[in-house]
Amino acid sequence: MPRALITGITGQDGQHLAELLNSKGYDVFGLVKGQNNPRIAGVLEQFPFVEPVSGDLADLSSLVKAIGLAQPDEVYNLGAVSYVAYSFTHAELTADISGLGVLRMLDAIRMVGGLDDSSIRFYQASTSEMFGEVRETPQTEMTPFHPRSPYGCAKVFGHYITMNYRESYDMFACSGILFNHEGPRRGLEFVTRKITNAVARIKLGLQDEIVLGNLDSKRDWGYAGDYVRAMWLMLQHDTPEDFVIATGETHSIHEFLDLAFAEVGIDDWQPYVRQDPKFLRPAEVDVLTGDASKAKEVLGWEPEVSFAQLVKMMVENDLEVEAAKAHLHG
Ligand code: NAP
Ligand code: G4F
Repeated sequence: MPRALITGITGQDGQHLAELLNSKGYDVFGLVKGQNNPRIAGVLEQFPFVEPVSGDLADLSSLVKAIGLAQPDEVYNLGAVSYVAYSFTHAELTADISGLGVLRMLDAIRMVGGLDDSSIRFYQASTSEMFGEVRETPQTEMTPFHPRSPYGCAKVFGHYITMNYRESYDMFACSGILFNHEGPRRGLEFVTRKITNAVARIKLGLQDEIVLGNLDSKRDWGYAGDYVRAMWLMLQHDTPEDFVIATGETHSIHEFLDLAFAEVGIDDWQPYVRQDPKFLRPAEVDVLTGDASKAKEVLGWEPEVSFAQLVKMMVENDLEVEAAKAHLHG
C-alpha cells in the first residue's frame, strides 16, 4: 500500500484529500499540532482511517520525527496560516508557518530520506494569491507574481523554495497553484462559507443580517473535492512540475450573494447585507481568473462542479447543519 503524510489534515483540503487517498488504498498519516486540542480530536473522529502523527510546521525536529514515523511515499504540505485577513495582523507567524514551514518540511524529507534520495514525492499548496495585483488575465504557470498580503508573500517563498529544492537536489517536488476552492467544509471565516452560513441562518430566523467588507472583488471559485484530485494527479505524473488549477470562470461576491439568497427564495438581498470597513484589507486582490490548460492537457484534470452547483451545495449543507443545531438547542 502507498503511504501518504498530509499536513493540514484538519483543514478543508486535508479532509477531502484524506478521503480521496483512503479510497485509493493509501495508508494515510495526518500531521496534528498542539498538545491536546479537542477541536482537532473532533475532526479526526470523522476519519478513523487517518493515523495522527504529532508535529508542527514551526518545529523542524518534530517534522523529522513525523516523516520517520510515517515513512511516506508522498507528502502533501497543506498546513498553513491560510486566512489572508489574519495574515495582515499576524505577518511574522504567517511567514514562519506558510513560508519557512515549507523549507522545514523539505529539509525534513531530505534528512530522513537521505540527502540525495528523491523517492519521497512532495506536493506544495501554492496559491493564486501569489498573482495578487495581476499582471495578465487569465493567469498561467508563467504569469509573474505580485503578492498583496503577508500570506501571498509567504506563499511565494514556499513556491520558489520548492522549485529550488527540485532543481538543486533532484527532488520530486512540485506546487499546485490553486485558485479559490470551497465547499461545505470551508472555514466560516472565508467569504463564501460566511455567506452561505448566514443565508441559512437568515432563512431559519436565527440571524438578521450579514456584515461583509468589499463586495466588488472577483474570484475564480471551484469545488475543493475537484481540486484535491489535481494534487494527487500531480504526484502520479512522470516528472515534477507546477500546475495552475482553476475553473477559468470569475464571479463577484455580488453574484455569489445573488445565487445563495435565491437558493432560499430571497430575490433582493440588499436589506440583509451590511458593509463594514473593518472587513476591508490594507491591500486587496481585486480579480483572479486562472487558466488550467496545462493541467487539463498533461494530467487530464477537469473540474466537475459548476459555480451554481457549488453555491447550492454549500447553502443546502448550511441549512441542514443550522437546522440540526437549532433543533438540538431548542
Ligand atoms: P485551512 O482549512 O485553513 O487549513 C489549514 C490547515 O493548516 C489546518 O489543518 C491547520 O491546523 C494547519 N496548520 C496551521 N498551522 C499549522 C502549523 N503550525 N503546523 C501544522 N499545521 C498547521 O486551509 P485549506 O483551505 O484546507 O487550504 C489548504 C492549503 O492550501 C493551505 O496551505 C492554503 O494556504 C492553500 N490554498 C488554499 C486555497 C483555498 O481556496 N482553499 C487556495 C490555494 C491554496 P489546525 O486545524 O490545527 O489549526
Ligand atoms: O474568502 P476570502 O477570505 O478568500 P481569499 O482572500 O481569496 O483567500 C482564499 O483563497 C486563496 C486563493 O486565492 C487562498 F490561497 C487563501 O488561503 C484563501 O483560501 O476573501 C475573498 C474576497 C476578498 O476579496 C475579501 O476582501 O472576499 C472579500 N470579502 C468581503 N467581505 C471578505 C469579506 N472576505 C472575508 N473572508 N470576509 C468578509 O466578510
